[in-house]
Amino acid sequence: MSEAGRSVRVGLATDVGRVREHNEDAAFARGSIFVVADGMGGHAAGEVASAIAASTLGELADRTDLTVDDVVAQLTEANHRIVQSGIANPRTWGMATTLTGAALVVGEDGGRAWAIVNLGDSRVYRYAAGALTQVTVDHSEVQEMVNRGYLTDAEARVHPLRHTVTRSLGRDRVPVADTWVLPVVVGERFVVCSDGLTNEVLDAQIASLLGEVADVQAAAQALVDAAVANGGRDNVTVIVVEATD
Ligand SMILES: [Mn+2]
Repeated sequence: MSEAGRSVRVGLATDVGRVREHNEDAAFARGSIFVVADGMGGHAAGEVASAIAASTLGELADRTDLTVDDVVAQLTEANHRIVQSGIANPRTWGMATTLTGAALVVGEDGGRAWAIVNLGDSRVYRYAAGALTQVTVDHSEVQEMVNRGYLTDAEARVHPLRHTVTRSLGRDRVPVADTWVLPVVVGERFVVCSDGLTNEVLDAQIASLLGEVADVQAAAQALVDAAVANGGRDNVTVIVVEATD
């Protein structure tokens, strides 16, 4: 993809995994918007919530004048639509979704920037100079216990509350997203993923796969394949996006 003043390479892969019957993850990866949503709710309602979230954010894809505030406002709009959909269709009442990702925005200095947003326990990682760092902080019961010093990261990975999300779209009147604004650096990659990746693949393996696979689509697929190979106990969705100029 190449457009005036911005170019990225992007790869997207998803898999239902080995256990689940439905893929309740959704993603949008084009233009200015690169997001993953992981739906929650019985009777396939989760896939309704995640689809609404991804497509609502995707409405911003052709905008080249976005600010981080525009992205946050669109999260609020997605929340509203999920709640209204649940009211209109009682079968899906109570559905919710995580939403995380990266958006190309105009930074404070007028130059291009990445806005990273997060609600829930999907994640954004930054891969730069061979090092992988987690940008987002999970909104989960176990992360709160880690933050307070009650659990180590290793203990959190196997704790029974590890799937309990404390912030999401669809359950709060005004969800409060975390945001980070980072400079666009050519060659840096961001990995946007559902927890179906991070519950199956350790950060060290994510980093080594990113180091081995140069093509972004092949890298996204390799990460999904690793999650399925390691157990595939959840739906898994991965975006790999890299600024090229
Ligand atoms: Mn999941």
